[in-house]
Amino acid sequence: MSTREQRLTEVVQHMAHEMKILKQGLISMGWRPPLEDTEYRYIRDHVDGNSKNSWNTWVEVQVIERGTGTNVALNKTVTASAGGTDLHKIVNGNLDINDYGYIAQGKHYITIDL
Ligand SMILES: [Ca+2]
Repeated sequence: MSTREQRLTEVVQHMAHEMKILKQGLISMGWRPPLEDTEYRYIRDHVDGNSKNSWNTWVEVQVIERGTGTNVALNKTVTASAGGTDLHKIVNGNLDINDYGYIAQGKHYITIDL
């Protein structure tokens, strides 16, 4: 990745972070995002540890389709920005606490290709 591409990626990530903060502020004031029929290509979850330790782990991520209640993330491909062990367990439908996937520690993310 070139320096320019890296900088653009950083700017986009910063803008996404700022939009998230803005949205959270609006929601705290009572605003609710409209429910629209929208198609999504992927889910990306950014993390930096959790409330217990610095590990980036997921037992399960589910994306539930409105109307049908179908988990559209089930058994889809999961990739990581760094590292990645047992990523398939993040979307395998098993909610057991010992059935998890994890990625490198630090600020990273997973992407679930829907
Ligand atoms: Ca699982």
